[in-house]
Amino acid sequence: MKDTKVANLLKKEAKRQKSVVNLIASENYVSKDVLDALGTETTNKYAEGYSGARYYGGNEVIDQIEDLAIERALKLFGLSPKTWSVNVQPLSGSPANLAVYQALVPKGGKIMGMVLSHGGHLTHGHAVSFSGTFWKQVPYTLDPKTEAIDYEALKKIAKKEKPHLVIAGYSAYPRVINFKKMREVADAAGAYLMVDMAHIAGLVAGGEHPSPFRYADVVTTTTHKTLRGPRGGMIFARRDAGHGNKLKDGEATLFDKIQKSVFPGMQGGPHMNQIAALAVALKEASAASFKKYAKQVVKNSKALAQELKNLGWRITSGGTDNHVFLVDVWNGGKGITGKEASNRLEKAGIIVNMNTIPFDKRSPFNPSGIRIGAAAETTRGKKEKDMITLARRIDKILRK
Ligand code: DSN
Repeated sequence: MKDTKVANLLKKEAKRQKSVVNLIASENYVSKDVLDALGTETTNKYAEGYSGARYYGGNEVIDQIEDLAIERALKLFGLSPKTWSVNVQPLSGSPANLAVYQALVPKGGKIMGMVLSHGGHLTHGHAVSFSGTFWKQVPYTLDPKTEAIDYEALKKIAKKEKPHLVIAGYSAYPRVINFKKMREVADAAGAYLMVDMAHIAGLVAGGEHPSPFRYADVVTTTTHKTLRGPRGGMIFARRDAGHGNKLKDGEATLFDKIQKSVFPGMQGGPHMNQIAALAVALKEASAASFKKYAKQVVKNSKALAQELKNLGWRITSGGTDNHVFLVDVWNGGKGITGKEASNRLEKAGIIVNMNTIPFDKRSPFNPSGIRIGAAAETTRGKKEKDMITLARRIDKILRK
């Protein structure tokens, strides 16, 4: 690279990534093939529109790349192209969610989502996000005793508030999501069920978390977390009217509405280098080795949480079923704040993020917890015994 300034910064970041223990629950390390695909000439190409219907010439190869990504995405999640399709153009998770709301929720309509401080996402209707300014959030929280979802309580909220769309899928929820029950919640309001599986997509692909597709109308995801692809987003949608309804005469399918919402409704030209890299990652995720990887992610997450628990740390909800968990480092004032914990760990080369815990009494800017995820370190070959050593290191660093 001729630009030595940028080249140096890139080298420094690569070195930093190699030198730390990465416990950010939403990060991962892509393969060399995915990186190679990202840095290709496909970044030069404008391809507004969809395969076979572009607004620019010269898209013969680009069409094949996008078709391949679509084919591989459907295959990976066991979906028939007759009943489901997927849009692989969303630039990331937030635009994917925005495209769904724009397609399916009337202006000012209601979106039922878990509040951010309990593990939801900004785009699930939070007031500071477009999702809470253009639409109205019907918020739900976790159960105060179990710190897990109380599906019956959600059903009552849905019945009363009648949201247009219910969201399942979270950024900091360590338990298995019961999609059948979330379907019942949506049905109690006659609402669409959207699953945002960004965090667990790789676990679903690897068979380590139940699949949402039997129950959902729409499934959004990012592509770079447990799925281990390039940054990006996807929207899977049914090719019918949603929640079990057949199409009326002339009615567009959910998928057709999503297509229009992504382009021309929201985005311009897709980032074709990302889509090419996504196609590579989707093939990788369909390999037997990826199933092994997903299994190991969960094993590692459980081992790390359990050892921290053995050492006296409170893990919210009592543990984890997936790649992520929350440690209540503040513990009602007996410990340190989440920010202090994150800073101390970073100084020791362990990267986490501070995070609110359910019913946190502290501010999100200096909350009671830290979020820990096992996906990235599992990619680097770590096993349960490494997690136990790591838990002991973390314990020493965080003790008051
Ligand atoms: N920022 C992502 C996460 O860390 O979970 C969600 O968008």
